[in-house]
Amino acid sequence: MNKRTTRLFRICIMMLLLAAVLTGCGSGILFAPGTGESGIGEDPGAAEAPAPDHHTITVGFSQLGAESDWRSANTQSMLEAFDTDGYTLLYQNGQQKQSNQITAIRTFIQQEVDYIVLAPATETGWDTVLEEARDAGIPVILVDRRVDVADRSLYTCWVGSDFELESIKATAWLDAYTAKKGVSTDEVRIVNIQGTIGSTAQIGRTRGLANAVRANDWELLAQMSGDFTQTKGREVMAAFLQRFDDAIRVVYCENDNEAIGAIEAIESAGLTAGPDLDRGDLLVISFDGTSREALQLAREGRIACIAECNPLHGPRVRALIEMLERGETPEKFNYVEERIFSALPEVREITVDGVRYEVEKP
Ligand code: GZL
Repeated sequence: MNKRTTRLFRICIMMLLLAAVLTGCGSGILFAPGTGESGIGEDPGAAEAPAPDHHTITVGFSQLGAESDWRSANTQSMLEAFDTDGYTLLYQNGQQKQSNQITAIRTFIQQEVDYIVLAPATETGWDTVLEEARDAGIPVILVDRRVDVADRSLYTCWVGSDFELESIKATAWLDAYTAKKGVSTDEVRIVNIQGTIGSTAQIGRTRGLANAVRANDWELLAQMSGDFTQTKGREVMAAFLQRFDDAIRVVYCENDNEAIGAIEAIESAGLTAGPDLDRGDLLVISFDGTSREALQLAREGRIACIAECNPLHGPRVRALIEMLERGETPEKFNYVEERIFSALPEVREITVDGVRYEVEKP
């Protein structure tokens, strides 16, 4: 065969092979993307390919608001975790109002989502709407804060922090630090800028402080809610300075944004947030460790200690849903591991209930 005939023969073979594949006479079944149907006629003799499960899992996420750096990081973590094939995330920002969150949950029920994820603003008032979700056969996963309901079967599981343990770590650090600095217990006079009243984080952090005040014979001068925001933290601190003049030695803020606001008020009053109580500094304690500004203040010693509160729950929630999709039963309560930060050299570790925690540099 001359060259031209050979080339023509090769082209014919190629056309025959291509026709075989495209008409399904070969083994391949091509699925048109996204339809779940074979895009091309199937070969009746070919082994039945398992129908691909193109069911997308729809998750309705009711976030409580956007009050803090922690909340923003928590939301971002959820959005990223579900920005992947097989999931659709419906996100609703409750803007700090439980009524908005209840409306969001009812909307998710009407939309017949597969799962509801709830980050509740405060603990009470959820029984009715969670019963509606149960009656609709939609599992509810709680993230971050908890709910106080008569029937715990109204939610499948929860993932978040042990807020009272965070407080026990922070007050253990304060106890060790004041001992190292030779500060007598009657000098440890504290004001407490609380978080959103009735939220699990506030309840745990306030309770932990109250127990430590009692156990160490410290003095709690006053407590007031800063609602986990910088603005309220500044306002509450200014009011405390007006009321207690130079009696305050320790400022216990229940999150970083309050601590940043409190330090603004302290410095506006010509005082210093710092490590030297005997020089008249005010020692600021905080929680979260999410805000870059707060971590910088901690590196400078203007925040003395931060008990970490980890916001990155997105992958954890997705893992719980994947367990449920496999028919497995997750733990009811899933706690995250958390650290403690301070740049002050005096205390490099604390021990709580026999567990040693290294004090890490911020
Ligand atoms: C804690 C979370 C708290 C953070 C605050 O898990 O609920 O709410 O500590 C946030 O920063 O506003």
